[in-house]
Amino acid sequence: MPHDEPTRIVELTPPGRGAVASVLVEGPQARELVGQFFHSASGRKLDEVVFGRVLFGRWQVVNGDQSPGEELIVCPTGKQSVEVHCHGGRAAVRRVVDALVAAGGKVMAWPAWLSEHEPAPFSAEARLALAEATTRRTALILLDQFHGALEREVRAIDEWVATGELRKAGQRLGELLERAPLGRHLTRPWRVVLAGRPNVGKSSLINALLGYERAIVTPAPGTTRDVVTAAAALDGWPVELADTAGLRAARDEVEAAGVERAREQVEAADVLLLVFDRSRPWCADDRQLADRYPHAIVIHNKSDLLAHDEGRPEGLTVSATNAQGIEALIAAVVDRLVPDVPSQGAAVPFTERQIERLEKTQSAIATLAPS
Ligand SMILES: Nc1nc2c(ncn2[C@@H]2O[C@H](COP(=O)(O)OP(=O)(O)O)[C@@H](O)[C@H]2O)c(=O)[nH]1
Ligand SMILES: [Mg+2]
Repeated sequence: MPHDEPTRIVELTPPGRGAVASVLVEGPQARELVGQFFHSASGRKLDEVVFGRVLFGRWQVVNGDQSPGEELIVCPTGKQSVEVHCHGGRAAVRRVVDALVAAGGKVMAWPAWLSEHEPAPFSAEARLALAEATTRRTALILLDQFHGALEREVRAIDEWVATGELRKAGQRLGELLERAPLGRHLTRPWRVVLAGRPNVGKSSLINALLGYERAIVTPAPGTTRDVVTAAAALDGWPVELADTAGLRAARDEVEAAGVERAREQVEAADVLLLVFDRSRPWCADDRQLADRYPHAIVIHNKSDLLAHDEGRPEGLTVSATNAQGIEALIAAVVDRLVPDVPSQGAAVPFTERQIERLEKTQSAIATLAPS
């Protein structure tokens, strides 16, 4: 036996509802072991990639297996360590771990592994946050932080502060903090609220956005009495779509409570979608609503019907019924939520504590080196 040190298999993400699960394979034979099952899409071998770079590919348990195998990501993180990032479901993790164990790997519990390794605090926080990520896109950004992106950036900023290069430090800190709104949503969805008068098609639009029937659609004019929410991913970003009761004068107390809740939702929205019915003439009530929420994305729905466009302000023209304009709507919402998508490997602060700490440093720098 050339190596008798066992290869250790550590599940880094605690079993949860994460989109991605990470399995660490560690030991002198780590690459060899993973290479028995992993086939990269590009045909590149694990030995050919630089540490920290990811390889996309498939996991095939039996040689010559006819099935295409599980899609996953593998990342060599050191000479003796490889990370396998697979779908977060238990079955996918089991298939990876079982194969590695059958080939001679030894499972080690992550708390035991952690106490041996004591990773950098941001890394540890990223590992916890990963369990909360619900989309692959957000999980990949957290993986970058797990691999030290934030740690390195904060250390560089601290060094500039220490050497008196405050302006440089302040600028980099500013850039980092611009990503804080995104960071906050890596573990928690953005709130996208639909508001508008009854019967304009809010519930139908939510269905169109979800791609399947979910919100309750009622043909008679009336209000959804409660705020109905649905979890969705728009272009890979997690959002919670909230369908509000129609914003209008309520007819009874129950409805009044619904309208009040709708107002609260509207105030708390990350993005507000104001929905209007393009098949009906633009009226004073519509005007009032549009004036009241000037930052909202204006949507003129029911483009499949005869249009009443007189006096109608600019906005996105859509049809919840035939899905016309829905792609453009999703693009507009995503553009509001994540105006600047960070490049791969970029540092992103992702907890309130981190953001607070960075903001404190920023105000200290602003005091010391006013621009
Ligand atoms: N032709 C047409 N009808 C629509 C469209 N969107 C919604 N509707 C209809 O308008 C009515 C009210 O829709 P609903 O989604 O319940 O409106 P809400 O009260 O704003 O939630 C229903 O009969 C829908 O089928 C659309 O784009 N085109
Ligand atoms: Mg409705």
